[in-house]
This record gives sequence, C-alpha cells and structure tokens, in this order.
Amino acid sequence: MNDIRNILKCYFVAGSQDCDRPSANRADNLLSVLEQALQGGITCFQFRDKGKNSLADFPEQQRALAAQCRELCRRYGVPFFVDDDLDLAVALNADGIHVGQEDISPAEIKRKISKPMIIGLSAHNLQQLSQAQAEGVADYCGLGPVFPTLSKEKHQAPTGMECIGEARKAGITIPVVMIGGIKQEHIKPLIAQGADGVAVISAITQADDAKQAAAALKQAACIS
Ligand code: TZP
Ligand code: MG
Repeated sequence: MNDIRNILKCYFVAGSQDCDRPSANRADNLLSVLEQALQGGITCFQFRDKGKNSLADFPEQQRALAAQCRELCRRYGVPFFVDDDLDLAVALNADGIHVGQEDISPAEIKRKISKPMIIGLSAHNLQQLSQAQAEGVADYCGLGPVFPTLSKEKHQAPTGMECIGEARKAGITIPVVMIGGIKQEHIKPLIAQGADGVAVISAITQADDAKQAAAALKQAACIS
C-alpha cells in the first residue's frame, strides 16, 4: 500500500471551496465529505484550498481545517498531501506535497525538506512529463486536465483521453495520475492505457453519496 502507484489509484483532491452543500459551513462540509470518502476507500487525499469560496483569506482557519483533514487521514491510515504550500506540508508532517509547473520546483522542495516527502508535479503535456522524468525528482505526475472542468479556475487546455497512452508509448515510465473532469466510466480506459490512478474533485464532492461514489471509483481503478 505504500507503493506510490497504489497510493495514486483513487486520489481525492478537495478544499472548502468544493464543498458547498447547504448545511453548517464549507469547512465542516469538507470534513464530512472527506470522512465519507475515506470510508469509501480513497487511497490518498490532497488538501487544496484555494480560489473563490476557499479559506485563502483566512489563513488561521485554513490551517486549522488542514490540520483536521490531516488527522482524519491519519485515523484511516491514508496518505495526506498538501497542494503548493511547503510550509503547511512540513508543519503538518504531510506525507506528500503536490505542485504545479509555476510553483516551487520539486528540486527546491527536495533541498528544503529534512524528512522524506512524496513530491507530485502537475504536467499538461508530453514535454512536461518527459522533463519531469529526466529530472528524476518528482515521484509522480498529475496529468490533465483530461476534460474541461469547473473545479479549477483558468485551467490548461484539455489533454483528452489518449494522452496517457501516447506518453507510455513514447517511453514515459514515471507514475501518472490523471485529473480533470474524470467520472467513473473514464477510469477503465485510462488505466488500460497506462495511467496508475485517477484524481477527482467533483466526482466525490458533488455526489449524492460521497462514500458510495468513492467506493465505486476505487473499485473501477483497482479492477481495471
Ligand atoms: N488540476 C487539473 S484539473 C483539476 C485540478 C486540480 C480539477 C479537477 O476537478 P474535477 O472536479 O475532478 O474535474
Ligand atoms: Mg499550484
């Protein structure tokens, strides 16, 4: 289970902005959805609290929420990742950090950390995958968005479903998790082409039953 390819199978990403169900507040909603997703069997969680309706303007609340998510993941024995924020990742003793092409680089992260941390890097095309592989610092790449998505502001052009197959044929061997507009029916073909797993926001946060949605995604990712 500690193998990175297993960790990537059913990767849940979320922040308070993604949890707008009409109940107490977004932070409590995130905790509730996360616990259901953990019960459904997600294989890792990334705290990504950013943009409109997030707690970005309330750093103390954001940190407290991240710490609660971290604790919840620990209780279920599921790896906890932080998006972008290395200080937060270190403070919470996160299992991993995920960064974009414009963020702190994997090499810089490696220089700054004193304990091992899984490093994920977003890639949007074959060239960025090749570069990440050649550098040999990132432990995995997140490739996408596969489809247009409402969950990320100003996202890159969609890669489409075939991108991962083409990358594997071109000699990309780095672990890859696909992201962006992914629903259950996309999982089998993505994994058949060489994806190690799928990362989702709305397929879980917008589901009527987050536990059941997570369980169905996990099952599709594991039997493919
Ligand atoms: N990075 C690329 S697409 C995306 C991120 C964070 C959002 C994915 O969300 P959804 O709802 O699963 O399309
Ligand atoms: Mg980023």
